[in-house]
Amino acid sequence: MPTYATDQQVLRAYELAKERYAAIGVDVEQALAQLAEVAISLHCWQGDDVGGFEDPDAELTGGIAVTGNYPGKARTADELRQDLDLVYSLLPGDHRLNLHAIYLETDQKVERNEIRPEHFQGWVDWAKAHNHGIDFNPTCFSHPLANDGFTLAHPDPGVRRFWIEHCIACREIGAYFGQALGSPCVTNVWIPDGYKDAPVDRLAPRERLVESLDEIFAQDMTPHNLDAVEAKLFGIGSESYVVGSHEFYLGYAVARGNVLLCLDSGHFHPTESIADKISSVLLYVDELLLHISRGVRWDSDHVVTLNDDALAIMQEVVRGGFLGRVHIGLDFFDASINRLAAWTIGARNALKALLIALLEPTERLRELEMAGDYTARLAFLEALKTMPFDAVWDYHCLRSGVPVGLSYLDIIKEYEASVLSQR
Ligand code: RNT
Ligand code: ZN
Repeated sequence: MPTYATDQQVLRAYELAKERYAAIGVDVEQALAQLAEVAISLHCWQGDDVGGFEDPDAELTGGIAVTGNYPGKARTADELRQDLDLVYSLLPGDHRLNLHAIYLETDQKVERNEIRPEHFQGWVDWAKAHNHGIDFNPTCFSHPLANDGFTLAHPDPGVRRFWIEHCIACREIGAYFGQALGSPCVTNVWIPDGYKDAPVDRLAPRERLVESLDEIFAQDMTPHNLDAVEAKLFGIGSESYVVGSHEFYLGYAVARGNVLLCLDSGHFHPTESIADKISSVLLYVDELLLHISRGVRWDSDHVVTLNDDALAIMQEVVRGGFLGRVHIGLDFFDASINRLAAWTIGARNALKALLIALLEPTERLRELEMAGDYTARLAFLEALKTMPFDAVWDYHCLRSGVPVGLSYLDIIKEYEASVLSQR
């Protein structure tokens, strides 16, 4: 494996960087200790294009789409776990897994409203052995009863009942995960319900959704299972109206008080960032779930890059002191590049953005702001952008025993040649 930098080079660069940060009042060791505590929830669905194991020929519906046909996608739970093992080995820290209900393991077909913890035992055993917490999601799409674009807000009470039962079953499975793994599971409800064209009645579907949610969440399942609800602006085929909009779920979470709000960074208008929402929402709800993603035109799910948006989100989490109240998950799916690389690049970028946020002399900046010195605030924030955070990141990777710099790519390429190419 070609070396990106020798250990000694990494250490030398780190010592210099540490001094530079110390000069502006940042304790690098403390930032790294905080970073090491954060578990990112890695979304299983990047590994197989949101296919799942219910049916090998299942078609992805629900207004989300994966494009690309890069070879080597996982076809079984074992393959997916094998891929995930490699990805986790390329990330500093201990991280979680975010599972969807369609990733169950069964011999015979099990209806979604009949799934039980035992259908996920393979995941639990694996998670235990590897020290991963698990988060969960009902799958309210890619199913005949979701094909007309409605699930929990469906006009037909029978269809609604089916999806209510599915969501309740998922919460029970979530509670099982939480208990078995000794770490609460966040079960996140996202539904695709909406209309392609402008509806006449925007209210009735929302009334039905409130009713369904109240039934789903009727039984308290804390502390092992925490519930979250995820809003969206539009999907493919629901361009004009989405039942579960931001206002809808924000209101729901605030009104009910025991439900987390999930903010997906790809689910808002293109110039709107979820970063600014965090401090507002956390005044009224206890905890947040983040789906870190990257919206590009119609798609809300591109691989996370180290861009201003990701950075601003992490800055808000850190500056607000919210690390203990925010669950960080990733949500993107790209089948046009090596899927393990997509996971790794996105997850490393999320962690790197968090590190950059942690390497900020926030108190000092706050003082400038309070003193009304916006000139110095701007100058300082700009200077921070070119501080040597990469040297700190490399050191963090080295110390955590994971590949430094780009060397993770060599490992992925090797895996592609020896494992993925045989699929
Ligand atoms: C869809 C939502 C949702 C999904 C996953 C697969 O727009 O972001 O979180 O991506 O449930
Ligand atoms: Zn999402």
